[in-house]
Amino acid sequence: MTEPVLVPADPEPFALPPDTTALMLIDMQRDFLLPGGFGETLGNDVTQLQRVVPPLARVLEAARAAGLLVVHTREGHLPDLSDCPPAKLRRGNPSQRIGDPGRYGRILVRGEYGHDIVDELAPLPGEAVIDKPGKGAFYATGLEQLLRDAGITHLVVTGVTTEVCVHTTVREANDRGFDVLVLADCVGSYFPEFQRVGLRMVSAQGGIFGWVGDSTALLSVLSTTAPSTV
Ligand code: C5J
Repeated sequence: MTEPVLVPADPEPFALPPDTTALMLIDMQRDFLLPGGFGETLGNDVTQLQRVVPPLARVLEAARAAGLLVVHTREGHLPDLSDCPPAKLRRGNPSQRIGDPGRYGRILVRGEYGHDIVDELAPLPGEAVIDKPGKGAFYATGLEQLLRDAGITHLVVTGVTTEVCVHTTVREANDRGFDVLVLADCVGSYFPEFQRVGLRMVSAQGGIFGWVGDSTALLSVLSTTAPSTV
């Protein structure tokens, strides 16, 4: 058992137990991040999400070196869209709906190039990849069981987008009793004001959903931890 390490964060330092903490990377998918992809065709500025990649790549490398469980998620649907609620399918511009052909294959459909994770953050063989039909990573997935089986009590949450899938997952995790640290520079929103307010909402009221820190703070303490051998 390794002692918890203290990560500077809001509203107070986050006591991170290396043996029972998982790093989560939410939906770092080409459909959301690449120029010409689904996110951009909706009129969004994808550079707002791309800035997350370099610090998150450093965190991913450090988490792997420290022996943390790493969990990637992907938002998307079965090719026949049977797991996509009609209300979600109907929403948005009719020419760019889930399942329609896009620059990187059928939009948000499992198995398509655009549905997969960007090259810089590609999962290693053996790392968990959770395919989720909803915004939250706990809804209709095996995530909770996977975390419980691994003895995980604390989560470091990263990914996109801050106010949608990151927020939903943080709230779900908080309700299930996990302590959650969100890394401000490793989560991204297409909308700067949602990024700011989304982060504020996590740590306000004494940390109503969790803690907010950044990659520099986490990296400075992760480098002092070694993988436990027991
Ligand atoms: C969105 C997500 N924004 N991963 N998905 O539709 O946040």
